[in-house]
Amino acid sequence: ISVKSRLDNLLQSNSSDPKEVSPRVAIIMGSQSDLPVMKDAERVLKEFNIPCEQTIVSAHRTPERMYDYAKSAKDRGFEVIIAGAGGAAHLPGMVASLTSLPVIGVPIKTSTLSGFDSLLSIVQMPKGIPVATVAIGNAENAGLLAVRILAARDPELWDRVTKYQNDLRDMVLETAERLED
Ligand code: RP5
Repeated sequence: ISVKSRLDNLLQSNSSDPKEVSPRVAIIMGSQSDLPVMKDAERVLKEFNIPCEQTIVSAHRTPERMYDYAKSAKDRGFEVIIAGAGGAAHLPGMVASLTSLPVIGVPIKTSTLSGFDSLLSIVQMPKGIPVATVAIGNAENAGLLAVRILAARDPELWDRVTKYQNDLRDMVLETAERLED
């Protein structure tokens, strides 16, 4: 299976059609090799019916594209950017330096340093340019954090996030009760 068809397969379920609804969250990543991890962010956003756009923007291989993407993100209607990258993971920080939108960084696990390199590259931002960094490979939490940011001013979404959290609590309590029986 070629790289192109693998990418096509991964992108097949790609988020909302921007022609139909304007995406509120951008999910970007440094490489197509990040897609299997970053799909989790897209899945969460879909579960909460939040339109998103998913694409590849490399800080190192396509720096001009990264600049244009970050600079136009606000005007395009995005409210949050989720950025995943591995190794010398400069994408989230550079994007955060080019826009004032909130940026959530996802450190991608690497084969050589297990993702510690990605984590440190993303989390160690200088004062003034924040990136909200999730755990290595935890794109699901990046999606949830984006949902929470949007929910602060969206009562209907707020109710759904609260229900999600209550369901998690109930699951734990039910399991605990079963263990105690
Ligand atoms: C980073 O380099 C990407 O985010 C990816 O995690 C890593 C490796 O990229 P590939 O060599 O697999 O394209 O820029």
